[in-house]
Amino acid sequence: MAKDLRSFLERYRSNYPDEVWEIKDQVSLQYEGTALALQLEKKQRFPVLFFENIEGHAFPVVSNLFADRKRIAFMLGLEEDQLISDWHRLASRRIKPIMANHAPVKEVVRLGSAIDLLQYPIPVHFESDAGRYISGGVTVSKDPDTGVGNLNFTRLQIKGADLMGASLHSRGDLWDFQRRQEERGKLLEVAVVIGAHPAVCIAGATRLPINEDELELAGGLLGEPVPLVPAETLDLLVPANAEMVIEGFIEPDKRDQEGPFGEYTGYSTDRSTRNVFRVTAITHRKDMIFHDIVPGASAEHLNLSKTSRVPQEFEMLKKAFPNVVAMNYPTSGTHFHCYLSMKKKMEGQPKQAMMFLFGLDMYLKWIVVVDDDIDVFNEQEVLWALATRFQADRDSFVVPDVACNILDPSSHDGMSAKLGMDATRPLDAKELKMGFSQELIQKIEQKIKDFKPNN
Ligand SMILES: Cc1cc2nc3c(=O)[nH]c(=O)nc-3n(C[C@H](O)[C@H](O)[C@H](O)COP(=O)(O)O)c2cc1C
Ligand SMILES: [Mn+2]
Repeated sequence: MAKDLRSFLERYRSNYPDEVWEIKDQVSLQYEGTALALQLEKKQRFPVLFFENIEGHAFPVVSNLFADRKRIAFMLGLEEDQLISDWHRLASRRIKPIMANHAPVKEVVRLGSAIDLLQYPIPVHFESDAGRYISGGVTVSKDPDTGVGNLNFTRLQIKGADLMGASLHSRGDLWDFQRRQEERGKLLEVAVVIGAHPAVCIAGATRLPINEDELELAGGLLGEPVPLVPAETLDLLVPANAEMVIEGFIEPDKRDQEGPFGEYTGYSTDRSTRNVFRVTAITHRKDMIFHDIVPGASAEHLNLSKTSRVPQEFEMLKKAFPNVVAMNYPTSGTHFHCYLSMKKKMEGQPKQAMMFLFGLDMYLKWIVVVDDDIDVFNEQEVLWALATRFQADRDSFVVPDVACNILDPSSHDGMSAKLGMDATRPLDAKELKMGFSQELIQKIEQKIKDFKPNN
């Protein structure tokens, strides 16, 4: 069976039936899906949300796929604790796509006056958003000079039956292709893929060097080639098993208001490159599922962005400091906070590692380093380490006025202060930390697993 969104959902549902919520009640396309995901997140619940009945629309919407790290690991055939350690092994395997002999994404083909974006269940996510947005669209494009393919995520604002606004503000490869085409007065062909296998989305959210095609990474992550089919109106190949593909082009020398949109900082912003996207075809399955990604400072958006980015940074850090153990960018800190654990070899080394990491990642505003008895994915433990192993005057440093991410509303002139906190114990610490043997912990964990409450 083809590895696509449906086969993934089926496999996941049979493994974790309680983690797929099929919502049969009618929901509004305005805000309700986003609000449900974000309210559940406050309760530390991260199910897949499958909305069967969207007011005024025939097609269902699936959302929140990437909200849970354990689920992302499942998508990649890993355990949660392997997400960082095994990313490199997985991502170094590349499998070239193949041509498909069957293309469900072409069951319906809409061209010319039959193109109507408005009839699809594309939501408005926040009250502050400028309108309906495609948040889960993976763009397919190719380098106009080398022909090397590219996947990327770009938000798309619906502006009319065949018109969208796009923002290429993170200035990745797609932005570079568009810039070069515009210099020649040429349009850039782009296909937007909605509802591919989640591994294709993870590849789309990965930044590879410009001469590498993320579609080959997607194949590697899936363990099999992605089957492709020619687009109807573009010189591009698109995934044959996607739920939907929107074909079109970014116009040169045209700009139009785009946004505001709810960003990953948790604030609404209209920072945008204001590109104009003209649609030339829409193709989809007869019974298509629309895939939405919860935007804003959601666990979904942040986890998806971090799936490749954190292992890429961790790998570089580990080359310089082989004794780092684990790394977490907690959702509470959006992209700005990092918790790092290490087996400290000498005093001062945590500060050295923090300076290295600040140099690697300009988004970072503060880092906490803890010993390896602290689980960096357990925020309670990290804060306990800060409470009992950290003195602000001795164990911290601040570097003012360093380049940062300008979406941080507390930054100024593109700069912010960087705070490093060393919450490791002195190497000669005498105090005894209470705890239990691994053996006892394992025994107790088994008891918890086997416990059947009386009902
Ligand atoms: C869900 C999601 C939405 C994103 N939206 C945008 C966007 O609207 N504009 C943008 O410039 N970058 C956006 N990004 C970041 C880029 O897609 C990401 O950096 C990508 O890997 C760049 O790929 P490329 O360099 O191959 O073009 C988004 C990322 C995710 C995960
Ligand atoms: Mn790329």
